[in-house]
Amino acid sequence: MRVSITLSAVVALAAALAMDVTVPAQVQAAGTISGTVSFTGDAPARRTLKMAADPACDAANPSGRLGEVMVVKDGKLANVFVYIKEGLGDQAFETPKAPVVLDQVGCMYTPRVIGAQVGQTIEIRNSDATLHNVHSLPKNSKQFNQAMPIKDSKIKKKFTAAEVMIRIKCDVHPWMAAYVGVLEHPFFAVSSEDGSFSIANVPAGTYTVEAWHERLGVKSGSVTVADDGSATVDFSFAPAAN
Ligand SMILES: [Cu+2]
Repeated sequence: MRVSITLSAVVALAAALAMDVTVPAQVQAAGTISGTVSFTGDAPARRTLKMAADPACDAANPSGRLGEVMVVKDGKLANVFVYIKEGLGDQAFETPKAPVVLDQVGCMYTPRVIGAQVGQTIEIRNSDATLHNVHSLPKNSKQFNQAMPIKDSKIKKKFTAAEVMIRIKCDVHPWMAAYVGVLEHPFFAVSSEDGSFSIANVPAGTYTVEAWHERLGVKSGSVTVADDGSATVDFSFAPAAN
C-alpha cells in the first residue's frame, strides 16, 4: 500500500509531536496508589440548599439542589482529598503548565474539591448569569477576593505555598464552598461518588498517604509502591463526634 502525504502535513505532524509528546521524568517509575474511601454508620440526610436569596441561582436549579458537605452513597464517601503527605524526600516536581479548572455552575463550585501544585494556574470560571465573589482563605499564600459579575468570564490565580486545604467561598452565596489542596508534587486525587481514587505516576517508595474530608477530618495510611507497581490503601471515616 502506498500512502501519499504532503510535506506540509509531515511538518505539521512533527510540530505537533514535538509539542505534545513531552514525557515527565517520573513516568519512568509509574506506580499507582489507589483505593476506596468508605463511610461507616448512617449517612446524614443531604438537605436541599436554600437559594431563594438569588433568583438566578434558584432558576438554575429548578428541581432543587442538595448540599455537598457529605456525599455518601452505598457507604462510600466522595470529595475526599487523598495525597502523599510524606516519603517523597527532596525530589522536585515540575509545575504543570495546564491549569486546574474550578467552575461556578448553578451557584455551586464544580468540582467542590480540587488539587493543584504550588504555582500552578487555577482557572476560575463563572458559568452563571449572576454575580459571584470568589474569596480564598489561605494561611500560607496571599488571599484573593474578586467579584465575577460576567457570565463565561475567567480569572487566573495561583497559590505560592503548599497548604492542605485552602477554603474558597463566595461572599454573595453563603452555601458556596470549595477546597483546594496545594502541594509541591502531583500525587493527589479526589474520591469519586463510588469512593474510589487513583494516584498515577508514583515513584517507587514507602509513603504516608493522608485522606482529608471537610467535615470528618483526616485519616492516615501507609503504602509501599514498587517500581511500576500498584499499591492499595483504603480509608474509612466514621460520623463526626458532636
Ligand atoms: Cu456565588
